[in-house]
Amino acid sequence: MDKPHWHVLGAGAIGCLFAHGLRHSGSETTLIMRRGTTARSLPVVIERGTQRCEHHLPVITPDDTAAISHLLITTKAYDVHSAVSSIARLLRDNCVVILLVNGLGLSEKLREDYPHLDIFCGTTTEGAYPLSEQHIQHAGRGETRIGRAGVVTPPAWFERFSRATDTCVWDAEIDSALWSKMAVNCVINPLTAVYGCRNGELARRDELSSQVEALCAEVAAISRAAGFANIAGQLLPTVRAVIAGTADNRSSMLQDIERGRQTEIDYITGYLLQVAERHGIAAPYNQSLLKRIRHHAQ
Ligand code: KPL
Repeated sequence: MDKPHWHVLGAGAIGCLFAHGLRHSGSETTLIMRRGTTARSLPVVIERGTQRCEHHLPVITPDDTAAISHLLITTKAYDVHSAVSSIARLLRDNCVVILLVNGLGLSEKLREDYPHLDIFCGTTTEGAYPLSEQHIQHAGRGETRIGRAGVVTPPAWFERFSRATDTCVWDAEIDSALWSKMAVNCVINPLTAVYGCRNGELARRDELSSQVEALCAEVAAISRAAGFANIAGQLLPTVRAVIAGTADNRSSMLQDIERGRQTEIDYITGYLLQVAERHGIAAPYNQSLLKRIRHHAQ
């Protein structure tokens, strides 16, 4: 199929950004909204600097009868399983699924539960936040990496998909990219959430920057044991560069806590700690942050 029809599950900032980008670059694109949504189409608006671009996208809900052949998942990590199970009967055999979600551990479970799906993973550094429902500020252009471990040649659908954003590359070593993102998030997200600060303060305040170093050392030891020695060796400079590059951001975990929402801590620090346990590595600092964030989020 040279012109796939993409369905996007998860109409948050990143979901809307990609849905809009897919439509803008000529792919048929449909939003999957919650049960009870009555609109049959919704305007998706992207603001970039002084530019504003709007596309009306068709909408379906899990109660519809569409046959989905290409699915992009951009929900929160903790919503993936319930969201996918709500539309499972609409998914064709060999449906291409891209999981563009924070954290790790979700694709393994999806593959187990839905062996008939063709599942790929992705990670993005695009900066976007909602101004209101389906009205998104595209704050910073980033890079998106899509792949599946060991798949060197991108599948035919990728070329068109990649037109959705400025920089979207195929990554045959996507597991490293996902681990690296998770490792960075293990440091920045819980610290900013616990101290209620923007990312940049982690570098500016001495007591926080020494916590960044201590946490990096623990995450690096676990990364090394998990087979990601390169990431481990570069973790502290990588984290410092992300802090500098996103200094004005409020991390997604801080935003979740501020809005009283569930956080993705179980798929970030929680996942790291499962790996640490498998390798018999003590990780007291991460343990204590996991507890504090779970406590905050109650
Ligand atoms: O990914 C992020 C997040 O907030 O989840 C970082 C890189 C920390 C940027 O804020």
